[in-house]
Amino acid sequence: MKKETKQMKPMKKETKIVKATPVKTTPVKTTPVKATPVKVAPAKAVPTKVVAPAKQTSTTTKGQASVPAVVATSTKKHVLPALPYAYNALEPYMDEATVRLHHDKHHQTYVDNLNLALDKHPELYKLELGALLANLNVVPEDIRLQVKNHGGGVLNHNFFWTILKKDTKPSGKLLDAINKEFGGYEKFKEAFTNSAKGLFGSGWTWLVLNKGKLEIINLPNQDNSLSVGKIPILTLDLWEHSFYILYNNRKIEYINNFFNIINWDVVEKNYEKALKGSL
Ligand code: MN3
Repeated sequence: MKKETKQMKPMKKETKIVKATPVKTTPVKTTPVKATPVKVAPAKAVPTKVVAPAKQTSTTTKGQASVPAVVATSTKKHVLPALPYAYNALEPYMDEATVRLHHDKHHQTYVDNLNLALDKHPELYKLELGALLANLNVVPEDIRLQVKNHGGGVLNHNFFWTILKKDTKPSGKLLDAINKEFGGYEKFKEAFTNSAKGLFGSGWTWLVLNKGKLEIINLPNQDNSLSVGKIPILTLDLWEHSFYILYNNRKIEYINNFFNIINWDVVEKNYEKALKGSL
């Protein structure tokens, strides 16, 4: 994901401009966070266990399904990745106003709140977000829910923006797997649509790799599939903020139009990486 972010030079200007505006909307309920960044000096409150999960694979699930836990070397705070295309690149299926608000405000808010939580245990900046979410049990309890909600919000949106693009088609190994496991692309589309339509409230519908097989699942809130031991391949944001400006209450139309803006080239790569067990 990071690599792609770097390629989008044209967006930098716009991102900076909007960053300056105060972020007000916080779609996730959490305990109030202090305005001032907390700089916990010594990491005394942290159980030594936290460092231990820096292993290659997690064992959050029974059996062989394992999610790679990537360890980062950096201790930098999380930042909002620039959008990999222009704000209006997905029109008419996803409008500029929605993308602007969704990326610059909602996504940014998750980043800010995640950093506020991690400031209490700064050693956790060393871990990739995916590793944290795949091993929530080792996140100190006082920030676990915040990491799950805001960290999930960050990773989900980081991922979401990369899998959107107009005019691509499924191909290669992924299409073979879709044909084999769902009985064809149309059947896959129908299954994904039905799953998305069936999600009550806020959450995401996911295409994941589970023990080597494709699976469609719904998860509530900002839960990431890594937290249930499944590797994300493709996902659709079903929070109202992702469609309400353009579609109002016509969520089904939003879901149907999603299939016009899936970046199958990236999704195919996600699938191949997932098969190899890496993120
Ligand atoms: Mn969203």
